[in-house]
This record gives sequence, structure tokens and C-alpha cells, in this order.
Amino acid sequence: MTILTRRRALLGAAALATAYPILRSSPALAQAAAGPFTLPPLPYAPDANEPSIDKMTMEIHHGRHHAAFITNLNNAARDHPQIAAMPMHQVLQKIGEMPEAVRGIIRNSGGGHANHAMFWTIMGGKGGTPGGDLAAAITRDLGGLDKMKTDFNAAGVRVFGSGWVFVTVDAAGKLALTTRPNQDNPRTDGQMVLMGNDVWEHAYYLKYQNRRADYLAGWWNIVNWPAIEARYAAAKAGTLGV
Ligand code: MN3
Repeated sequence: MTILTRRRALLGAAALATAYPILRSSPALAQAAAGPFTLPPLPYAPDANEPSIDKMTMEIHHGRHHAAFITNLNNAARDHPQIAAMPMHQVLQKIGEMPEAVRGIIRNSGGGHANHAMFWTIMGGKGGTPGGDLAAAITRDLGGLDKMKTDFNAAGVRVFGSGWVFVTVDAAGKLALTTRPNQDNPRTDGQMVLMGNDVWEHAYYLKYQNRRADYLAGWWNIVNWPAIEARYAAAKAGTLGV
């Protein structure tokens, strides 16, 4: 859609809402007009991660779960525009400087937005092995790729309830394995995310039901190592976002 067409569509929605006040409460119109946050598109077709992650799970996970975080952030930005005044990784980093009233939204919906925006971009690959500097760092800090996968999967299984398993990276390129509950993002603790897997049930339940370990094991087959290598380089260069 061109910018002009999109603008016309938005103006059309606003005109409709003026003419028919009941439409103002329509979630679709409210979301289209609200901004400033937008749902990043999936960088591949929703079936691109089959069979590790089924198409319907991808569609619901991206189009409804991630979209809900965007809606929540846009609603919060009306009263607290500062949450949109800088990139989300900086908002998360500065959560302690944000108004008390909006910290919960930042932690849950800002963290959720950041976590999922990262998650989509590190999938859609063919698994295999990482190369270059990242491979060396995995050997140095995490005992090699096989041990990293074993420890990552075990940590993911141990998350009680909903949460994430992450590999974090510092500005010197040092890696660490960690987990977080809910949508907590390591940026709130001053750490950067290299990669992570979502172990909320919504990420795997349609296909795997209670078999979280099988989901974690199969996930490595669709990991996009070149994308993660690019994140590693960005972290060391100081340019990594969420
Ligand atoms: Mn999720």
C-alpha cells in the first residue's frame, strides 16, 4: 500500500468515525488510527517454520498475541507519550525513570513487543551451525554449540509457567544463558538479548500440547544463524536494538 493510499484509508476511517460515532469504538479503526506503535510484519510466510512451528500457531502468535501488545502500547502512549519517544530497547533500559503508572505496561507489553520482534527475525532459517566470531564466543562462553543447546533446552523446560529462555550478550561480546518470567526483557536489567525462545504455551500448544521439550528441540531446525550473527556484530558495535 502506498503512503498516499494508506493516508486516504486512515482519513476515510476518521471520516466514518465522525459520521457514525458508534464506529469510534471499533477496535479495528481505533488501532488503525492510534499509532505510534505498529506490528512488524513477519519476515517470511507463516508456514515458513513448518514442521517445527505450524502455520496456525505462527498466525495466531503474530497476528493476535503480538498485535495485542501493540494495541496496549498505543493505548498507553495516549497518556504517556514518552514510551514512544525513544526506541523500545531504551524505554526498557530506562524503565526506572518512567512514571510509576506506566511501568507495568512497559514491562509486559513493551517487553512483549521487544521479545517477539526479536523472535520473528531469528527464525525462518535452516538451523545448522553458526559461523565466525559467534561460533568462537559460543565455544568460549557456553561450552560449544551442543552444550549450549542442551543447557538452553533444559533452562527452557524449567521455566515455571510462562516466560522466555535467552542468550544475552554484553558490549564485549560475552554470552550468557538466562531465563525470564512472563514478558520480562533482559534490557530492564541492562543486558542485551542475542537470541531467545518463547516458552509460553501459546508458542507451541496447538502442535505439541504439553510437550515443551519437543518444541524446544525442534526449534533449532528453523533458527536463522546468519540473523543471529548479525545481532552479535550489532551488539559489539553498540547498534543492537530489541
Ligand atoms: Mn509469545
